[in-house]
Amino acid sequence: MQHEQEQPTGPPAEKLDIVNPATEELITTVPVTTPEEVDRAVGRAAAAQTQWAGLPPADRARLLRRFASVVDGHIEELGVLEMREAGHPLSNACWEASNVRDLLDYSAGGVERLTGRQIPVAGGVNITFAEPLGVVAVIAPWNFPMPIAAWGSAPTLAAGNAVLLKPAETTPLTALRLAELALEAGLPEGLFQVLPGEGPVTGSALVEHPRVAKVVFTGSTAVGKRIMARCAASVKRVTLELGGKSPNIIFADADLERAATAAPGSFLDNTGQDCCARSRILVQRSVHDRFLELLEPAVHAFRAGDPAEAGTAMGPLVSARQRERVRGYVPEDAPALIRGSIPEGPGFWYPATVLQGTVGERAAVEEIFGPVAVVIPFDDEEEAVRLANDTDYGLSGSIWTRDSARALRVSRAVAAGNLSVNSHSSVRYSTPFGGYKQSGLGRELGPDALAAFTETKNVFISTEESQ
Ligand code: TXE
Repeated sequence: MQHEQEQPTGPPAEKLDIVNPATEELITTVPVTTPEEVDRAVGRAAAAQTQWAGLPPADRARLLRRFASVVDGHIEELGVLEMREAGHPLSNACWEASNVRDLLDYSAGGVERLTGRQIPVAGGVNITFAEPLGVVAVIAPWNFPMPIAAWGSAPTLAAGNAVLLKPAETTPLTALRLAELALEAGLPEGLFQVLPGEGPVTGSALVEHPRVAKVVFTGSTAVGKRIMARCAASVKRVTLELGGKSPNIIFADADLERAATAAPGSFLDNTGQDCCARSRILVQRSVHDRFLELLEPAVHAFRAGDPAEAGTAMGPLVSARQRERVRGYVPEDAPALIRGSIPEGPGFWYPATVLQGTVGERAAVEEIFGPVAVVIPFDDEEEAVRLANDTDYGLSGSIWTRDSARALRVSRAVAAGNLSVNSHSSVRYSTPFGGYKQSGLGRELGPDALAAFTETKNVFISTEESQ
């Protein structure tokens, strides 16, 4: 398991330089939020939350739907912003903006369905209430800045809480714009605040703040563990969405052409900076060579280039730092089974790379978070499951087979939160998402998302006659 550095290497920054990773040009600078400002933001959020939780549920739902509709009017603008700060191809970035809209809509639908229960007991009536937690901190990463910010924020707001969102250092611009759009939609001032800054300073101040009731963290497993330990000190609630090293299991009876055509998207999409990336391709030995023959043209067809151009499938890595991290695992001249091409000139580019994997070696075990996959052969179903589970992670995985009984057997045997059969699709706003083992704690999205941002209160009312 990799160990990320948590402490800043120098003195705390006063501003963040936001750089376009496709051109290396400075887009803008953003002031950081100091711990004192975090404290004031928490005070404002608490006041706004009281007002918000006191609104009739139908009004809260209506305001969230209006927020969704304002986002809908800015899909292209948000997409361009995401493309510029994160390097995502424009069509992907616009999809990300529409995911925010859809999740706001979906969460609004949950406001009036967040009901308690009446439980039969002797001597009276017993009811439960789903009460908001108060102020929730959402600490977001840079890989999908907009959707992941929304996954933490939309159900949280819907459940009656206030949100303090700390975006990643490299990608705060879409979050800042979403906060403006929330005000435009009529959400109370202070209810949804965005606090840019460094993790160990601004993020830490949120984690440590006594009036922050819950932390929703998406990022590295190493930082997630430390946040969980700090939250434990005051039994602060926590949801963690951490790393992955997910398998793509290809059985000999699969539609090999379909599996090979789909495979590049599963580890190259978002330049591999995806916690669900299927970066371990496990192939049944009898079709290993044929699969690689089919995979090679599919990888080359996944074109890296200008994110603004239609037809570009892969942008650059998010930052020079991320490219150094990927190079630390696999130098660009390391022997590879397949290697794609990248544009010349500036930009944090890294080519699509497929390696012959060896069980136990670093590139086959650790999350690289770049466009790199390893291919490992297996002999039978039992070995496939053993290899799939031979990791501390358990976020997602794919199973390719025409045998539906095997598909279900293997889905049940693989210890991961999100599995797909003859598909790589893992994420929908309406279905639960999260990890087994060190990939995380709790679930986001889906029908139960709001409940994760409430406390259950049980009230017993005696119906005994008074003497
Ligand atoms: O993550 P960090 P980094 C994995 C991926 C990647 C590696 C490192 O393998 O290569 O992590 O990325 C904030 N208190 N994932 O270094 O540091 C930070 O400011 C509070 C997987 O960027 O975990 C940012 O907002 N907050 C992942 C967020 O945590 C702190 C997505 C993530 O940063 C903090 C991203 C602290 N002490 C990286 N330190 C996924 N699960 O999708 C940092 N942060």
